[in-house]
Amino acid sequence: MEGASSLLDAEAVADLVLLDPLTEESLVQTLQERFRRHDIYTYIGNVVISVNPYRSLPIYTPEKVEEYHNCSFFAVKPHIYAIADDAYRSLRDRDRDQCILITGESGAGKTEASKLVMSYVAAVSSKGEEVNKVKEQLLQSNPVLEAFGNAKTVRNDNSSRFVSDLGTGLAPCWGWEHGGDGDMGSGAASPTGTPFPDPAPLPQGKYMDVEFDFKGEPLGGVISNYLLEKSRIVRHVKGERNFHIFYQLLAGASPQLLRRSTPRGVGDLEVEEELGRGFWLNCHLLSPQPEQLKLRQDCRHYGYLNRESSSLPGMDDAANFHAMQDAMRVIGFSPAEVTELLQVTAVVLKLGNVQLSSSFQASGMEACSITEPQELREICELIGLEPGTLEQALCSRTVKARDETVLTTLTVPQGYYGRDALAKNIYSRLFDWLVNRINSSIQVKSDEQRKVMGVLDIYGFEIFQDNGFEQFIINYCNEKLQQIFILMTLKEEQEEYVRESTSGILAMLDEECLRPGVVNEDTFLTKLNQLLATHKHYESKETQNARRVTDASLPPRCFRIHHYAGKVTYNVTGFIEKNNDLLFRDLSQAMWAARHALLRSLFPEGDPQKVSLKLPPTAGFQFKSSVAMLMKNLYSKNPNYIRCIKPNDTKSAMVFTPELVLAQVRYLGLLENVRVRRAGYAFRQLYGPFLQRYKMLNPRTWPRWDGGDREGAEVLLAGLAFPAEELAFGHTKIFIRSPRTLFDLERQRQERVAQLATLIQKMFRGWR
Ligand code: AOV
Ligand code: MG
Repeated sequence: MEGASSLLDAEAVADLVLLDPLTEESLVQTLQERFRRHDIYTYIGNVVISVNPYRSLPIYTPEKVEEYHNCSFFAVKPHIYAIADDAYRSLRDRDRDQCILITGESGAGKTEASKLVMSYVAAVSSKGEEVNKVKEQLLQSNPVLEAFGNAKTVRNDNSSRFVSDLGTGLAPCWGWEHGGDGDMGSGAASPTGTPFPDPAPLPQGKYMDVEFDFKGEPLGGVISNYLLEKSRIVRHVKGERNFHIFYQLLAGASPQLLRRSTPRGVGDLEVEEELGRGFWLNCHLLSPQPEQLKLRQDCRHYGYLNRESSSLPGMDDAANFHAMQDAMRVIGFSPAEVTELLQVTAVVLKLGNVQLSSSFQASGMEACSITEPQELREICELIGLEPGTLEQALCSRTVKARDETVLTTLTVPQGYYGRDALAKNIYSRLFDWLVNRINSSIQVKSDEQRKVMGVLDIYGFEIFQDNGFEQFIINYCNEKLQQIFILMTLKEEQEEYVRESTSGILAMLDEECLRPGVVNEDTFLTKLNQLLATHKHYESKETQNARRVTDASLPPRCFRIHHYAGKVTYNVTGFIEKNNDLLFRDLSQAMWAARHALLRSLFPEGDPQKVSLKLPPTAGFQFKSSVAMLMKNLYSKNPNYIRCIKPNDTKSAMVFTPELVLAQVRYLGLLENVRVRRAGYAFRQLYGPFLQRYKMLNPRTWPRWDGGDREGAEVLLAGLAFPAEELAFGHTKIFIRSPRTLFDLERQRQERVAQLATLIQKMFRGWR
């Protein structure tokens, strides 16, 4: 253990590339020792590892910003500001679009890291009035998205619960009824009492492009569309909460806004102030008297909210509600828009209180009906709809049989399934609307040339005891990200690393979901087993038998994938249901019939004129397209990595549990990362920009080089006498091994630029 102890005696290395000996143990020990000294950041080359301190450290002050601003990356202590600065400077000076990829498990600090990057860039870019407005709007998108998209989970009190749906353009039409054949999937009442399984809670992630002009001043940005963790709207496990906004609204809105008990006239001014004038206009159009959100202040009244513990220590829902409203104002929401948004939010909450029970029809058949009509009536007043229309859509459905349409009644479990599907669809589409609305404020209006910095905050690789559709999707995405990581960090000529099996499985799942006839997970699994029988990263009972694998046999209904980060066994139960994500057409038609402008705009497919027989995209398909877009987007940019680590499971300040960290070090592939770094080159750049930047260092390439970029770079470097092992010439890029050589190049360039400037001055004087 000599190596390890000398490691602790000596200064714990700031860059793990220098770690000796390099083992998992020494790596974790170094992180622990640094963490103990409050050095939560550590490098692997230019990859930053960040260990969540769970307490505020004095390292994000304006003085710190100044310290890192224009510093040399390797000359100062590791910090997230250093990577932000490096990325920002290469964007501004080297004209290279950047992306910051932030990964790690829930609670590891990804969202905080993304905010630190954004605020750093905002702080160091220029401070003109116009620019400041843009920055303010970009930064204020956070509290709004967090109110509607974050929730308390067991692992994180402020967990981001959305996944990027990166501009596939599919968002408005998902959740359509399949074909209209009257079958709603394989689900039956689940033991928990909720009638049907929920659609997939997809992994969370957020991607935002910030766009800059040629001087490096922010012009605006684009936030990707999100798919929300919809299941949370109707159900969450004990100890968690629904989305923050519901609690914020009940805690922060005035009694008048929630439920106006006084007749119109008293206190109007106040309410009008709070809601904005549009509210009245809007309401009067809807129905005679819906002058409030018709909500009660008490969370316990609402079936969709956590009835035991609504408030969280350290989180002031009321204050956050006001901050969220301020943020909306800064972004440019009109008071009327805010009102409409809150009305639709209230409708979701109230839907959860619509109770159904069974009654017997004349035919003797059991059918569902609404037991307590008050809530239904209020919902309809809020959205401007005949209560009868909503009641019918909730309790029955139209089935097309040849040329006839027949109204069939639903059972109570089917009724609840429909009610919950409606609540989930309203809320998730509202969230999409919110993102689009923010984008319309922050998007760049001019069409000048832009440089882009993308910030990705996304979930890391997951292996649980039981792995289902959600884990499959998460790991699929991570597999793709790893692929990018390998492609971009290793030599370009690296062996193809692609493990295409995961894409293939999603495609097969879609085929199964769309196939007429009896579809279930067993037929899906059989098909996988046939088609992937010889795939080297796929295992099933059959392949195990065929390959005479003797060790771990698979449990029933499972298959196994060999991911880059390890083998994961997936259970196919729920794959079909979660991939399908259905909403009865009767419900979307009812929503479209409402007079509430925002609500009805969320259900364009409810227009009876536009009934389409086209099948809706499945959850898996949407996700796959999103990931493909994301990869394309990232691949065009220069990557910067922030790997977040959660040091303990109790959200405790400054506690470091080595076993927990070790598991993450493995999933994140950090050891491999260090090895690659050591073997690889510190710096790589396309020949063209490289030649442009340094051509003045050699009279043969300056002021002009007429040949190809690669030859130019070779000629240029031949004149500078660097050791041969410092340089490698790839197909399209130059590789430089050590930062020292790069600094040397930069220094020479600066000297040359200064010389040239003096020369030019002299020339000018000569002319005068
Ligand atoms: P996540 O984004 O990675 O989880 P967050 O960024 O929300 O995690 O961090 C969780 C909590 O850890 C925050 O609310 C802070 O209290 C604390 N924290 C994180 N980073 C820091 C830091 N640099 N300094 C001090 N405290 C920090 V999730 O969205 O759950 O995957 O779904
Ligand atoms: Mg987060």
